[in-house]
Amino acid sequence: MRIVVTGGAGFIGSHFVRRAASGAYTGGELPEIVVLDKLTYAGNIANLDPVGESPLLRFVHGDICDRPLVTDVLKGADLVVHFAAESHVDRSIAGSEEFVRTNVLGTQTLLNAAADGDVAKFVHVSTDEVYGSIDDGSWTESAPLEPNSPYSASKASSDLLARAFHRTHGLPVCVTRCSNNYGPYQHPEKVIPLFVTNLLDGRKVPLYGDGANVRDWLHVDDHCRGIALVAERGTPGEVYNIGGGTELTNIGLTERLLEMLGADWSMVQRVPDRKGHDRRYSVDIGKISDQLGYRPLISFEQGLAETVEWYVSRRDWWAPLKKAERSY
Ligand code: NAD
Ligand code: TDX
Repeated sequence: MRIVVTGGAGFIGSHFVRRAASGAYTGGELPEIVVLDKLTYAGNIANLDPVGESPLLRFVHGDICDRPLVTDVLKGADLVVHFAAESHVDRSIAGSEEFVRTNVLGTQTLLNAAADGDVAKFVHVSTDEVYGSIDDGSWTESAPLEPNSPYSASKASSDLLARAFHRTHGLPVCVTRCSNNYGPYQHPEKVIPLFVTNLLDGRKVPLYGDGANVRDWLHVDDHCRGIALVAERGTPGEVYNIGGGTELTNIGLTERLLEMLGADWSMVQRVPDRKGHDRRYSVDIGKISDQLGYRPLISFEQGLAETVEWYVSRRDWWAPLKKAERSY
């Protein structure tokens, strides 16, 4: 079996590759894996070190917008799992061009090559942010797409392209829409690693606005297991929400992190709110649970404690990333 993983040197993609390389998603059989990654500021080849010696892993340094390269890499693949994206909302507010180029044009390039290259299954990894913001209740997969940031608008555009390639060309593509991930190897621009590493450095943490925004937290291992289920048994053309079931305000999250790192509220700096800041995300995971038997397995308490421990022990991994970008 040959699996192509785009964005496999990023946070979630590299977790998927490390697990897939051990046969976790193929019943113990070891698949051939090709990682296609541009190694932007968010990509880190060291994320693949734990499986770097595997003879079945090949790394291709390249851009998903490069049509000839993508055509060559995807041809005849049994599975494409598409993680590559510009993924940080704040960066999309500062400038949206790269988001449209990679997330929209890059996805279109991949879908085209997959349709032409007889790819057996394609999983497009998307986000709950495409639905917008919801005050009460949860979104099912049929909720309208009402994205509010340039990031989520670019992801929604790519979801619609995936749908169109299924309807028009019969491409066997599924879309997954997932809530906020956390875990090891997450770039320190995102809130959990940012707050943990700031506190480890004795620096304050910047809490946006009133801190009452709600996010649903999902461990990256549970997310990747959900993606693998969709890859194996998801119906082509369908969308599957993946959620963690742990909704927390940013104040609630900050309180937990302060306590775990032995700090208090004097280490919190209130800063102006993010522009267009979505108030709450919440996905209904009834479909993937009922149809594919999915449920998250890692409790937030256990997952967060292990994640904090990982950052405590892996300063060698995150310190250079923070140094490269002084604002973190
Ligand atoms: P990330 O920013 O950590 O990694 C993105 C990876 O894509 C990097 O390795 C980067 O080098 C690569 N990349 C970027 N542009 C590229 C291009 N043009 N060509 C090839 N490679 C390129 O992102 P992540 O947090 O791991 O997210 C992975 C996917 O999951 C994204 O599609 C994101 O929208 C989605 N998602 C993320 C979350 C989350 O909480 N992090 C939640 C839901 C969905
Ligand atoms: O410094 C900060 N202070 C702060 O209060 C940062 C970076 C964030 N926040 C808040 C904003 C959000 O309400 O924390 C919450 C989480 O922020 P991020 O970590 O930036 O994540 P979010 O914007 O929710 O998006 C994430 O989840 C969905 C990922 O980055 C996306 O790629 C994914 O699609």
